[in-house]
Amino acid sequence: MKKKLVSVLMCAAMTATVLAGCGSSSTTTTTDTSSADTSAADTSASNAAETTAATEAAADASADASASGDVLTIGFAQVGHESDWRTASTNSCQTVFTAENGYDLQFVDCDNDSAVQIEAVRGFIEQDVDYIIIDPIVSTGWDTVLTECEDAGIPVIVIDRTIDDSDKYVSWVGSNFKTEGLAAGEWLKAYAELKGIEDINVLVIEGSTGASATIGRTDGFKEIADREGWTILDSQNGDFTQAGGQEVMESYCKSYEGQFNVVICQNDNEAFGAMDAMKNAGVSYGVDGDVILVSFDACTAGLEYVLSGDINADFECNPLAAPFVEEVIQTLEAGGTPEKEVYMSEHWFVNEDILSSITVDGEEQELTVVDQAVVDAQY
Ligand code: GYE
Repeated sequence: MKKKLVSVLMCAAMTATVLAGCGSSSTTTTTDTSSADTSAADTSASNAAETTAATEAAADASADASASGDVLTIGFAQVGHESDWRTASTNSCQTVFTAENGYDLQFVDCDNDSAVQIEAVRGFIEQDVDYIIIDPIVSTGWDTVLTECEDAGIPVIVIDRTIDDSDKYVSWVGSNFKTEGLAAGEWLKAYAELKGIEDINVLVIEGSTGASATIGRTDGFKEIADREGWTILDSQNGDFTQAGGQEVMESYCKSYEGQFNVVICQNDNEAFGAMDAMKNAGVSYGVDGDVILVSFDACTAGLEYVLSGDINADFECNPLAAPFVEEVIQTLEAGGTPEKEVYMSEHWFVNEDILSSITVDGEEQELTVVDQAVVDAQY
């Protein structure tokens, strides 16, 4: 690996970013599937097709690197192991950044501890890795360590959650969390109208505090709740875990007994915990129950509960970012300037075939009714 070249490329990429400005459409790519297909099987396949295309393109490039014996060392500071989504994200990186693809992956599970994550990045600088991938546990507190990466000439690629107080990274690959929250709100509005439900009293189980995924999903849903005049009875941190979801829901069942008819869990694992808590408290949920249950992530286990009708709707967050990260790396290796922002595609999954689409931020988006084929095609 020619460190100087990468350093120069990184500066070029950063200069381009500064010129274009953060969020400028000229530096933004979408792995688009928002023109979603109508059939469930097709919709799921479209994710796979995109991922396959990205994987193949990057695999060609990395095969060259591998053939020339030029192994790239990649340090990956992962959030932790809190959820099914996280496992899928880790698997995605471990499948792409393999020795046979020409990579030496240094993986650190930061166990949801920001201090550990910053130290992991410093460890990668000390090791003089070629690239650093960060999935930031929280969205702030990054500028100092990213400056250290820059000074060391190591390009940083951010995946999944965003860094909101520093621009010193080459690319970010992830999802639009606010759109996910807005989609949950728009779906609930349309669904409640169809079902003739007038009073909406919501309990929210948030993800980890300070994570951009939490902030975006909370803000997006709240925007629709405020617009529609719904009551959000409470909104507490369930830390994106099953245990956290269960604990928060147990306390909600006591404090708000008989007062709520919607529970929004900001990921599937929290929803699994919330279901246990409601079951134990004698509260019925899902398509045949008294409480509408909404989730985010839509990993396989989440979709199984959509299929069984326990979860009414599940808003996908695609964890398979690694092929797109590899494209960023190979673009840099080839002397190009990668996109500053790459958006993963999202699909919205429901149990009942009563609504075909919702309009989110002015854009009409299909709803996918979950059947066994959809579950089987999911990660
Ligand atoms: O929704 C949750 C995970 O950052 C989008 O983190 C990710 C979130 C995901 O723990 O399951």
